[in-house]
Amino acid sequence: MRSWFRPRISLEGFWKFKVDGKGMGEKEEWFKGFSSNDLVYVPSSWNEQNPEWDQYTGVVWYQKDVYIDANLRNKIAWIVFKGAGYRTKVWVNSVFVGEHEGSFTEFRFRVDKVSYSSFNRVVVEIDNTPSIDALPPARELNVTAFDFFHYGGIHRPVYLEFTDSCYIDDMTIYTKADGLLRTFIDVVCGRDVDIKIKLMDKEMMKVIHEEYIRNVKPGRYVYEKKISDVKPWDPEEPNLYAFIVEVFIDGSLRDSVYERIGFRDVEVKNGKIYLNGRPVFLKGFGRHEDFPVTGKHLPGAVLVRDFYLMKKIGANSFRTSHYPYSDEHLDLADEFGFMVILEPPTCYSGIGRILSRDEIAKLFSRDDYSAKAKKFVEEMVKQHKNRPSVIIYSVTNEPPSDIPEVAEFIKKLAQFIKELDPSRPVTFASHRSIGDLALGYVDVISLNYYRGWYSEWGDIGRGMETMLKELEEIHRKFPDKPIIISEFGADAITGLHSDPPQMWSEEYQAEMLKKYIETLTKKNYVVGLHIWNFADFRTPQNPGRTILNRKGVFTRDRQQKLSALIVRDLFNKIPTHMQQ
Ligand code: BDP
Repeated sequence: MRSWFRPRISLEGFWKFKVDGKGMGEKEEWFKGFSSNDLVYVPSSWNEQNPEWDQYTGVVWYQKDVYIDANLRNKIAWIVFKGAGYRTKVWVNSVFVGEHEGSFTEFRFRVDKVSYSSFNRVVVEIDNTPSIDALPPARELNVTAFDFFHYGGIHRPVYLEFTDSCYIDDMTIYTKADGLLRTFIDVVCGRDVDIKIKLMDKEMMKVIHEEYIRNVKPGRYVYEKKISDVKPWDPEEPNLYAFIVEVFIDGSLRDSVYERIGFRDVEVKNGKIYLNGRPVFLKGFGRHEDFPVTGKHLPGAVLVRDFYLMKKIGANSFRTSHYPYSDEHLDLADEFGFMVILEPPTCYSGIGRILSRDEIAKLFSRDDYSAKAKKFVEEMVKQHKNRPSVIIYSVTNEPPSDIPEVAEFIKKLAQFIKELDPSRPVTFASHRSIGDLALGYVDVISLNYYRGWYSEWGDIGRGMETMLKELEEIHRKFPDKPIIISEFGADAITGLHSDPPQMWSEEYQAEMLKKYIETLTKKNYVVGLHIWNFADFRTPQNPGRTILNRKGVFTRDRQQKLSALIVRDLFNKIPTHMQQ
C-alpha cells in the first residue's frame, strides 16, 4: 500500500554502526545507545562498505537519532522496514518494538514511546548468522544452499510513518481485463467510518470512478464494481490506474492510501499461459538484486538502466530469483509491462552439499519449518498481491524434490499460496528433471537446465540432446501443463575469447544461449525461456566461481557481453503473444 497522505520521516542516510562479534550487545544494553566511530549507509548491505566487514556474518548494530515534530503528537507512529536482515530487532528510545525474520519483505512495528519536539533514538540489531533453519539455508558464509552472496544489513528503505487512530491496514485488489474490480479493504477504527473509493488514471489527474460509502464498520469491507472503459494491462501496453481509498470521520479526512493497479486476466489452460485471453511467451531472465558496494540494494538508477537494457534485448519477463524483490524493482515491472514470476527465498540449489538426504527429509517434514515457509510466502503475497506484473508465483527454487517429503512440502506450499491468492497460477523451478516428484502439484512446470555446462562439458550439442529427450518425456507425462525453461546459461568472463568456443569464453556462452533459444522456441509446449542470468552477481567463494557467477549476459556493472547481441536478435523475433 502506498500513501501520499501519511506523514513520513525517512531514515535513509548514515547510521552509527558497530560489529558485535561476541554477541554482547543485548547483555550490555546497546539498545539504549552505543558508542562507536563507525558509520554505515542505509539502504545498502554493510559488507562492501568496508573491506573489513565484507566476510563478516553475525550480529551488528545500527543507531540513528531522529527528530519528531510536535504536530505529529496525536498520531500513531510506525517504523517501517522495506527489507532488512536476516533477523532484525528494533528499539526506539530504549523500548523494544519488535523483531522480524527474513531479509526480503516489508515489516512494520508500532512505536508507542515517542518524544515529540525532540530526538528519538532508533537502535537496530541485525543478525545474519548462517543457519540451516534460515530461508534460504546455509551452514557458513561460503557453505550455502544458494548461489548468491550472503549479504547482511538494512538493504532497503526504512522510515517512520504516522497514521490516525483510524486507518486502512491493508487492501487486496483483484481485477479482470473487462474492468471488474473486487477489493477487500481492512479498516481499523474504534467506530464506523465513511470511505471514499476512487479510481483514477495513473497520473492521478482524472477521476474515472468515485463512490462515497457511509457508515462502514471496522474490519473487512468488500467493494465490487465493474468499471467500463478501462484499458487492460498488457506487456505491450502496460496501462496502470490508481485505486485510492480515503477514510473520513464526520467529514474530515483521516487516512488515504492507494495502489497502482492494472486490469488483466491470467489463466493456464490447454498447455498455455493466457494473459487477457491470449497465450503469451515469456522471454527474459532470472535476475538478482546485487550491485558493487551497495550489495543487496539495487539503486533506482541501476534499476532504470536494467529495465531499458531488458527492453532493448527483447525481454518481456523475469523471475524474482531467489527472493521477493524491492517495491522499486517491481514498480518498474508494472510500469514497463514486464510479466513477473514472484519467488520467495525458499532456495535449495546446493542443499545436498550441507545436508544428507535423511536430514533433508527430516527438515522438510517439520511442522515448524513449513509454518516458517508459509509465513515467508504470506508476507511476500501481502506485499505484492496487487501488482499487475506478478502473473505467476513460484513457491521454491531447486528443491531436492526427488525426495518424497520435499515433494509433499511443495504440494502444501502450492495449496497454501492458492488459498491466499486464488487469482494466480503457481509453479516452482525444478532441477530434478524427470526425477522430480512434485511437477504434478503446480500449474506451470518450470525447469532449470544446464546441460552443456554442468554436464556434457564443452559439448553443447550433446547436452541439448539429453535435455530434449527428458523434456519430451516430461511433456508426455504432463501434456496439459505449459513448460518454462526457467534457467539455462553458461559462465563467460568478459574479454575472454575463444575460437572454437570453449567454456568460460564469451563465444561459448553466446553459442549455448543461441542453440537453446533456437531449439526450444520450436517446441510448442515451451511457453517461456528465462536465461540465467541478466547480469553477473557475487557468490560465496568456491572453486567453481571467480568471485562472481559469470552467467550474466551483462557484466555486474551492466555492460554487454557478446551474448547480449546474439540474444537481442533472437528475443526480438519472438512475439509476446503466441499463435492461438
Ligand atoms: C542454479 C540456481 C542458481 C545458480 C545457477 C548457477 O538456481 O541460483 O546461480 O544454477 O549455477 O542451480 O549458475
